[in-house]
Order: sequence, then structure tokens, then C-alpha cells
Amino acid sequence: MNPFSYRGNDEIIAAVATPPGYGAVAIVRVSGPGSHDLLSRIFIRVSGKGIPAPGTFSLGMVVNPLTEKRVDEALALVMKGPRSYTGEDSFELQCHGGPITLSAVMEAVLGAGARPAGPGEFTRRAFINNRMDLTQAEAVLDLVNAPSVSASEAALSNLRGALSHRVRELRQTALDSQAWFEATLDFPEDDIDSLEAAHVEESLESIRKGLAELIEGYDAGKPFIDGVTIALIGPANAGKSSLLNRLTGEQRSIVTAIPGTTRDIVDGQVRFGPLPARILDTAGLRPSRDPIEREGVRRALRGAREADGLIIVVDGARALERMDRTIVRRAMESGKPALYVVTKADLGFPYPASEVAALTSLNPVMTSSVLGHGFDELSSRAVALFGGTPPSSGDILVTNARQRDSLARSLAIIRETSRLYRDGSALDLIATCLAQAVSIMGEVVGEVSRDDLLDTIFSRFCIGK
Ligand SMILES: Nc1nc2c(ncn2[C@@H]2O[C@H](COP(=O)(O)OP(=O)(O)OP(=O)(O)O)[C@@H](O)[C@H]2O)c(=O)[nH]1
Ligand SMILES: [Mg+2]
Repeated sequence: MNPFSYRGNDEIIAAVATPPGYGAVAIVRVSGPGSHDLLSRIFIRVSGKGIPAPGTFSLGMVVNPLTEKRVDEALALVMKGPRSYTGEDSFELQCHGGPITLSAVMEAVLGAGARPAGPGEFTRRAFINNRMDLTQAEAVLDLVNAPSVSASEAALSNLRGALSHRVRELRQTALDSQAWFEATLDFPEDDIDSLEAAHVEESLESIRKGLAELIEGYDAGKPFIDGVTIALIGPANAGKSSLLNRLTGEQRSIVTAIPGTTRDIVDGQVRFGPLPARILDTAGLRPSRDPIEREGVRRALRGAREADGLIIVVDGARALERMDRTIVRRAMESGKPALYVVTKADLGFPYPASEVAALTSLNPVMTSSVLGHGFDELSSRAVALFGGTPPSSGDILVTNARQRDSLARSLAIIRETSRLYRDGSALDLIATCLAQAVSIMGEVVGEVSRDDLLDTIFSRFCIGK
């Protein structure tokens, strides 16, 4: 059985909702029928009796009901269902943010009858209690994990229901068409009103267009939402590790004047403007007898194969060599987008820039990792090459592969439906097709949901969310 699988809606669940470690404040979240009664057993208000009024904060002491020991001073915020995150009676305790205190507060809450929440269980309850649909629940996770401004903007707009609204519109149009086909089934074909028939064709076309736009938006926005992986490749000593260090602003990779310094892949997270990128620093490519270096080169080539794009790094302090040309040629043959970077611009190039440009159709970016020159150009070229056009903040964005997959399946069925209709196929067959598309679109928003699908989605959440 899936260890994260859902265990019923009637129990009181509790979790620390803030990250582990030391902090000024940490939040313990508790939700479920009877949770207000539980609060009255573990919380003694400084002023007044009973639990705080819903929507208000109250200062008090947290007491372990089993030992009667006071374990923390905290602020309690009470929320009354259905007007709460989960849709149930719930409360939050703003405690002191140390691990010992927190575990004592959790002990008190669990001692009073709550059980530890599973990953994403609060949001799952919000979904089950119709506080949000599935795109909104996924947006919660996307917002927490957003690796870029685009990702967080898209998640926030989906949390407000932008994507769900659009998918529901398309689904409704499909439902209306399905109803029309079903109603028309009872009549002979020559009774079909030609105006209505044209309208149905238009509807199918608008669903097709709407679905295609959402899918294209996902594909175009994906690099900016999920980020890209870029491998630095080039000959030994070209300045790859220095480039990584300069890009990340940290001394992640060892840099020495000895060719063949880097062996393992070293990675670092950077941002090229709106584009989040994971950069892989790799071993310099050259023939070697040293088994360790040979393994490094193998790893470098594997890193390059697995990356979304390449930055070819060539040493600008020496004349071009055969190896440089081979690397550039091989990179071009890989078909991956490749940016061509010439390093050590501060040393003055011993050959004309035209020679570099002639090496390849790739227009080189001249950089100096010592002085930091050329990095703005490197960044803007990387955005265009590896990302494309960043999504605008008003765009409705599909943000995950599950949603895209369902929309793509719906699109395939809508296309098939249109074809059947044009070919004059049996109306009941067309209606069945449409019903299938309606059902799959329903999966996107969670109108039609299966437990195993929900298990998969919510198991990706952290505990306390
Ligand atoms: N002047 C100058 N020196 C640089 C620059 N970038 C790198 N170097 C020097 O070039 C040498 C090699 O730099 P690395 O960054 O280790 O080169 P690498 O491509 O990672 O080398 P391997 O790991 O051996 O393949 C070091 O001595 C660096 O200090 C630069 O922009 N300007
Ligand atoms: Mg290196």
C-alpha cells in the first residue's frame, strides 16, 4: 500500500507547517472535526476563557494534557469550517521556532487526540471539501516550489483559478456539443438544423484551438517554469570551472592552472534573467591515459548528452586548436542549442575575433571570469537560446506534465470527433467520443478523480501543506 495514501476525513490531523531548523516562529497546523475542542484542552489563554473567536489571534500557553506541563507560549489562530483552508474546523499555533519546543507542542497536540498528517493532506482535504479544485491544489505545490518568477506568477494565477476557469469553459462547450449530438440522435439526419450544425462545428473548432493553445503555452513556458540544464563543455583549461564559479557567485568548482583539474560533474543553480538554469561543469575534453581523467571525460560526455543545451567554452588566451574545432563540430552535430563562449578576454586575444567567428556559425560571446566581462550578454543570449520568449504575466499557463498529458489526450479525441463529424459518421459514435474528451478534461480540474491519481499528486507535497 502507498504509505502516503489517504486515511479518512474524520480524524484530526496535525503537522508542523514551517521548515525544520531554528526560526523566530514556527507554525503548527491542526485540522479536522473536533479540533476546536482539542484546542480547548491544550491551550490556556492569557486573557479570557475558552478558545479564541474564529479569525482572531489569542496569546496563551500550550499545555500537554497528559503531563499537564506547559510547553510553549504561543499565538492561536482559530478558523471555523467551511471558511478555512481545509474547509474544516481548524487552528494554527504560532510557536517559538526551535525543534525541541516544536516537538513538545506536537506531542501535546498528538496527546490530545490528533494524528500526524501525511504529505499534502491539508490540501487534499481542501480539495475533497471543495475549497479548491485539482489545478488549484497543484498550484499550491507549484507556488511553494516555484524556481522562478514566471513559475510563481503562473502558480499564483492558477491558485486563483485562471487555468481551472479556462478548462471548465472548454469542457462546458464540449458538454453542450455532446448534449446536442445526443438530442439529435433521435431524429433522422435530414432534420438536423444546418445553423445548429455549423454552430457545433464552430464549437469543436474552438475547443480544439483552446486546448492547443494551452498545450503550446505549456511547451513554450516550460523552460521558464521548470528551468533548463546546461552543460559547460570544452577542452581542458579553457575556463569552464571559473565560468561556473562566476555564474553562481560561489567557489563551487576547483580552479587551477593545471589542465585536467575537473573530473566529476559539479553543478550549480543560476538564473539567466527570467530563466532558471542548472549548470553542469564538466571535465575538459582531451585524450588521456589517466583512468581517472578518462572516466571524467566519459562523465562530461554523458552530462552533455543529458543536458537541454550546451555552452561550448573555448580558451581565448591561446590560438585555436584542432580539439576546439572537433568539440564545436560534435556539439553542433548533437542538435542541441549551443552557445559559444570564448574566455579570458582580459588577456587579449592572440588571434583576430574573425578567426573565432569563422570556426562556426555560432556568434561567440567574449567573457572574462576574472573581470566579469561579457556576462550580461551571455545571460541574454542564454535566455533567447535555451528558453525562448518568457511567458507574459497575464498568460494562462498549464504548469505540469499531468495537466498537459490530459489536455493532449482531450485534444486528440476532439480532433478525431471533428473528423468523424465531417465524414458523416454515426452520431452516437461522435457523442461517445465527446463524452470521453469531457471526462478527460474533468480529470484536469479533478471533477473526475481517482484515488490513485490523488495519491500520486498529493504525495509530492510536503507534510504540513
Ligand atoms: N586571466 C584569466 N584567467 C582565467 C579566466 N578563466 C579561467 N582562467 C584561468 O585559467 C585556468 C584554468 O581555469 P579553469 O576554470 O580551471 O579551467 P577548466 O576549463 O575548468 O579546466 P579543466 O577543469 O582542467 O578542464 C586557471 O588558471 C584560471 O585561473 C579568465 O577569464 N581570465
Ligand atoms: Mg574545471
